[in-house]
Amino acid sequence: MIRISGPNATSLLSQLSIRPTLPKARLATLDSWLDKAGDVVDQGVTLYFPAPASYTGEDIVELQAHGSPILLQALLSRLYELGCEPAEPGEFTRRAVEHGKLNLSQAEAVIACIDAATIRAGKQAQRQLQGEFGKHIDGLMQSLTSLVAHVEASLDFPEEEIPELFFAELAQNMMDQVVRPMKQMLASAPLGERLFEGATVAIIGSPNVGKSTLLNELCGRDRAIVSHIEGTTRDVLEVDFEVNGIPLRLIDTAGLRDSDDTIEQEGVRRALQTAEVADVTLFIADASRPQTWVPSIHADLFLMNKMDLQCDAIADHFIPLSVTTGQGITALRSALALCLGDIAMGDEGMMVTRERHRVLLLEALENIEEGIAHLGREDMLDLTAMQWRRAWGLLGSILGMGDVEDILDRVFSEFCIGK
Ligand SMILES: Nc1nc2c(ncn2[C@@H]2O[C@H](COP(=O)(O)OP(=O)(O)OP(=O)(O)O)[C@@H](O)[C@H]2O)c(=O)[nH]1
Ligand SMILES: [Mg+2]
Repeated sequence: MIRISGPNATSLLSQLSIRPTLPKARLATLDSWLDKAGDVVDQGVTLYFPAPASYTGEDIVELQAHGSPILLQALLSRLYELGCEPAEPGEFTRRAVEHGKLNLSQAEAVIACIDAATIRAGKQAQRQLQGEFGKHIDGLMQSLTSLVAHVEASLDFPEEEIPELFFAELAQNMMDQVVRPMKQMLASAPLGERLFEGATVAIIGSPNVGKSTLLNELCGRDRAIVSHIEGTTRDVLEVDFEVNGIPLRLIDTAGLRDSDDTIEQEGVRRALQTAEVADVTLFIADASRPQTWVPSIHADLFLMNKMDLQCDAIADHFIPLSVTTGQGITALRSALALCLGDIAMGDEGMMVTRERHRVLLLEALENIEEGIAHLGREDMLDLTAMQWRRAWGLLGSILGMGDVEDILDRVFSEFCIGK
C-alpha cells in the first residue's frame, strides 16, 4: 500500500488516477494509476480520507496495489515527479501527534503494537493506544494543579490566617491523590517493560544432563541435537519462546567440564560468557549423577532433571524435573515467571511499559515528595510550589506537552517507514 498525506494529496491523485473525479470519502474505489505517458502502471483500490478525519489529520490518499515491487517503484517514481517526498520513519504518526490526533504516549503505543511479540504485550499496547495510560497521567496532572493552587494561595496570606491543619491536609491529599497512584504505576514498570523488551534465559550445567532436551521441550520444536554422548552441544543456540506472555530468548550452551578438545573448550568459554550476561540462568543437574549437582557458577533457578531415573529426596532449592515424562515443566514455567517479576494477579491493570515513562514518573515523584517535606515551613513554600509545578511539567512530557522536539525526534527514530 502507498499512503500519501498532506494538503496536495487530492491534486496529486487527480493527476495519477484514471478516474475523472475524486473517489467518495472512505469508500474503497476501483482505480487505475497512470505514468507520465498516460499508460496504466497498475490497477487497484484507492481510498480517500479527507482532513481532519484521517490518521494524520491531513488529507490522506491510500493506494492498494497488487504488490509487485517494480510496479510499486514505478508508482512511487511518478508520485515523486508530481511533487511527493518520501516519508521519514514514523512521519505519519508524528503528524498525527502534531495535529492533536494522538498524544505522545499513544504514538509510542503505535510502535508497541507493531513490536508486540506476545498477545499480552499487544493488549497492554492497545490500552495505551486507546488512551487509558494518558488519561491516568492527565488525572494526576489535574490533582497536582489544584494542590499547587492551594500552596500558591497560602503564599498570599499572613501566617495567622492559615488554619493549623491546612498543610497536614494538603500533604495527605497529595499522598492520596498523587503519590500513592504514582507508586502503584511505578510498581508495574519492571514487568511492563519486560513484556516488550523480553529477557534472556541461559541453560547451563554439566554435559549430558538434558539441557538441549529441555530447550526443545520449552520451544516445542526439535531445535537442538540431543544425544547420550557427553559434549554434544558446542555452539550457543538460541530460540524464542514465551512464559505468561513474556517474550523470552532461551539459550542452550555446551556442558561445563574440563576438556582437552580445543573446540569444546571454546564452547565452555562461550557458555560461561552467556550465563554471565543472561537475565536468568537455569542450572540443570542430572538426578542419577551426584557429580553434576554442584553449580560452578551463579544461577537463579536450579533444576534436578531425570527424576524418572531417581526418586530419592533432593535438596530443597532444586525443582524436580523429568523432561522425558513432563514432570516439573509447569513448575519450571511458574518459577521462571516469578523470577521475571510476574506475580500472579487477576485482572491485569494498566502498566508502565517504557523506560522513558518510568524515568519521568520517578523524577516527578521525587519532586513531589521533596515538596511535601518542605510543606509547613513558611520560608520554603515557594520551593514546594516550584517543585510541584516541575513535577507537573515532567508528567506533561510523558504526553508530549511542552517543548519536546528532541523527545519527538528520539521517539520517532524508533519507527519504521510508512507508519
Ligand atoms: N531418563 C531421562 N533421560 C533424559 C531426560 N532428559 C534428557 N535425557 C537424555 O539425556 C541425554 C542427554 O541429553 P541432552 O539434552 O543432549 O543433554 P545436554 O545437557 O544438552 O548435553 P551436552 O550438550 O552434551 O552438554 C539424552 O540421551 C536425552 O534423551 C530425562 O528427563 N530423563
Ligand atoms: Mg546439549
